[in-house]
Amino acid sequence: MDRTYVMVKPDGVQRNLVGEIIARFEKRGIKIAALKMLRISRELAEKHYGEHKGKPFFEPLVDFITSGPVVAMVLEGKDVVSTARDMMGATNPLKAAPGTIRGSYGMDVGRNVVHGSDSPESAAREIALFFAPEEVIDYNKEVDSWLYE
Ligand code: ABT
Ligand code: MG
Repeated sequence: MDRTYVMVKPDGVQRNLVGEIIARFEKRGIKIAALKMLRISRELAEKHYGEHKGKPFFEPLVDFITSGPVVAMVLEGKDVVSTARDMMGATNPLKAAPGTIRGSYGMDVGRNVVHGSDSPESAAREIALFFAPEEVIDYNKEVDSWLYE
């Protein structure tokens, strides 16, 4: 099984979308391997968004992601990196397909409700950035035999 890093951003927390977003992944059959709320420091934000350093939207992005608590999680499932991204929809919520998370709840790129790792390499990097190894839990769910053939 694969793992990805997903985060409800400060706008999602403020707009009371935490339960709704987690429920979508849970109901899909994606397993929660780690979960916590935290306030991201500037240092962590700059590491997390390191690939965007120097771009015009970098400073506002760091301001935004540190502006309130986020809900961080590690999700587990078959091809979960791309599956979670597909469930979130395009970065610009106005371009996100209806029914996706961003297509259901977002209006602007800089307030797009949720984050998901964009590759297995990013997932490994981001999971290590946000969670200590012992916070990510390996466990079995009996329902898995009804989800996977
Ligand atoms: P994230 O899940 O936040 O990483 O978004 P996604 O991977 O879909 O898109 P990328 B390109 O990684 O965007 C990172 C954040 O930067 C914001 N952004 C991006 C802008 O504000 N303007 C831009 O032109 C671009 C390309 C959107 C993303 N997050 N927020 N909040
Ligand atoms: Mg990204």
